[in-house]
Amino acid sequence: MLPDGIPVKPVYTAQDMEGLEHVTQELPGVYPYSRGPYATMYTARPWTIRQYAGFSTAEESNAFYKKNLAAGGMGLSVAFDLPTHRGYDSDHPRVMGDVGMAGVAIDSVEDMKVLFDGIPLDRMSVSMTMNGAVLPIMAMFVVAAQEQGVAAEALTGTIQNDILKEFMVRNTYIYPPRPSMRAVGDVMAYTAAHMPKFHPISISGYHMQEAGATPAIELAFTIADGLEYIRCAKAAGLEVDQVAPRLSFFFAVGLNFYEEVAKLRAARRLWARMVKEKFNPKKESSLVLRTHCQTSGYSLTAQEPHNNIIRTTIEALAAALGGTQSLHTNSFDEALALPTDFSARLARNTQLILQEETGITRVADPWGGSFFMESLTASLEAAAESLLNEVEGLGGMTEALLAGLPKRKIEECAARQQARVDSGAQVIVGVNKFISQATDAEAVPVRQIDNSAVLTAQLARLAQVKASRDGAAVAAALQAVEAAARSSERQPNLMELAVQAARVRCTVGEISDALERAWGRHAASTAVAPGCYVATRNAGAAAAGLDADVEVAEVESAVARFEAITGRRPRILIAKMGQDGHDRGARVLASGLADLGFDVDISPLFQTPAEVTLQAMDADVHIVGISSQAAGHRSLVPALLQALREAGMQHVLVVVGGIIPPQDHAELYELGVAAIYGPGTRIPAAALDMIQLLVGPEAL
Ligand code: 2CP
Repeated sequence: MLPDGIPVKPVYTAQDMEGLEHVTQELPGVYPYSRGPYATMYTARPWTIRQYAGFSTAEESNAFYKKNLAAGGMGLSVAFDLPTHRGYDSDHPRVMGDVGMAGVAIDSVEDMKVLFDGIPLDRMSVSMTMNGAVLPIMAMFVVAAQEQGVAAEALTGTIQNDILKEFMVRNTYIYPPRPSMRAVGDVMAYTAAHMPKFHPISISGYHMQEAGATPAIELAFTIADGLEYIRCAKAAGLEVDQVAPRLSFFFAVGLNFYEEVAKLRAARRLWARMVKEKFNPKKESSLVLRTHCQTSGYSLTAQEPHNNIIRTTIEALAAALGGTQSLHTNSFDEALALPTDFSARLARNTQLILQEETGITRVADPWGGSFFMESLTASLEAAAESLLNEVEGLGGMTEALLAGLPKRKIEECAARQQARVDSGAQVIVGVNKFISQATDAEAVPVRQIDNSAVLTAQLARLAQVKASRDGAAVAAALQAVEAAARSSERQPNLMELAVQAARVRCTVGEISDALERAWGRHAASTAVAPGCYVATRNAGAAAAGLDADVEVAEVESAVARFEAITGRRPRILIAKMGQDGHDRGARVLASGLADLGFDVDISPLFQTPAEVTLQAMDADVHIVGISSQAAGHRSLVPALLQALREAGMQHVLVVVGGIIPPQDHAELYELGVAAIYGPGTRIPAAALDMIQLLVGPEAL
């Protein structure tokens, strides 16, 4: 049985093709495109090797891109740092720990020009992962290109600009959903008018799977998002045929090999059918789903990290056999830290070897007609369509989001998956089975970013930009952005105004603030999905003929003992600090610990150490658990420990989880962190450990 509840038989025959006879007549490049968007597929041109990268300053990222392109990369893919994503300049007091850490810091056109220095933007397709601050960043890209002598019309590439999934899972939104959709629409209208070769959106299921969604859920919600974006483009004044041919998609490819191949085939078919049915376009190209894929970050393990090379290779093969147009392969050390030059090279070479040495590019859709693959494609399509109809029934994805449906479904999947991994029902080699005593993780050198050096460089350039610009022009441009955002007329187009603002050297933070004054800043709900973790564990135990899950029972009795000793249950505040919105780990831990009997508080996202301290005091917690996925721990955790001490809360146990390079462990322990729970930690093990740290092992 696949996670989506689709049964898999040991053998498939012609009987499994009943009702599917028509698919044997299908050709690649022909409606409904199950077999690929192009007739010749990779025989004419292989997929684009597009490695997502960016860190530190624009200078350092620029040097990295040039090296990568010289060694076989085929397109650029820019990772911005979290302050940029969230619309803050590098000098904003909330973001100091995040500047340049998980991507490149961009404050103004001057940074953007350095980022693309010496890279011919008329010939290089550039993908930019930007959602919340899409208006200033797209505008700065356009102006940087113009100042490089390249007109907007000549630019090729993609901007992620997929805000719906940010509210579901990725969390780099800035404004509330409805005005955010207006920004998306204005970007689409601007590119339709001025950048005909550019993809104005990359409709992304990737982050849904990373957050826990099964392939069918990822598929359903991504297609539902796509339909919503066509409606959004229509609201911005476009016809379906003006926008649909340049929509692009982005899926995750995990280790469930057959299902991932089938998912890409089903995605093309479902999209083509839905667009035809709902929008009746005239252009055939409006029906074609073209996609980027990325291997799964979630599937990478901190234990025996070299195993990740094998995992990534298998996932890359599934993406290629599913017919992706563009691919990023993860580096093996990404469960530990940002990739090094060496690990990034290996990741890219994985794709070069697949393209150049294996012969897989010689045939379009080699799975076509397979009894099993065709049957699986149809089953996945049906499962996704039924969920898609549920979303459409609520009025489309914006309404479904406001009703909380997608987030709830994805979080329930994540809690169930964690329970299966923790119980061993889902095997992860080196994590819950075949565990090695080797200490390879410590032996892997990881990339460290000197945050203070990046910050100094950014602050200097920002000050220089502000000192040399025309203050009156800046004020007028920002005023125009704010007035247009407030107006209900949708005119003038916000992208047009953002381009003018970028040209006179308004910063990312200033343009974002102007929009925020009109639209406000969005705060997400902190409620978590209860019940799924223990229910899944107990269901697994029942299937094995046991009354209850032994490990779960052990934690429940430790919690009871703790309560008998202290008068209350262990209380933990699970907090996210800085601009790191990756909250799968935090939310799964919260729901798992709550199921096991802990009192759990969960902080809003994007907290400062002082805010976490206040919440910890208010809730009078025993433990503060910090989840860090974006390298901010080295500055933010010491600041939290200091803030707790200053508040007289040094007795509170501070534990840290997420992506913490082994090299940083000793320093954190020395500062006073009580425990570090890296990827692969089982929730009951962490729960018992924390209780023992609080009352001593002998008390239990
Ligand atoms: C390609 N072409 C062909 C063929 N193959 N023409 C005829 N026969 C063929 N067999 C043509 C295409 O029509 C196109 O021309 C051109 O060659 C380029 O091919 P493409 O298939 O459009 O590839 P691409 O330019 O690489 O574009 C791929 C995507 C695009 C998927 C459409 O959206 C893309 O590059 N997305 C990347 C997104 C990305 O990097 N995301 C990073 C996420 P025309 O253009 O003239 O038609 S970062 C992830 C992290 C995790 C995050 O989000 O946080």
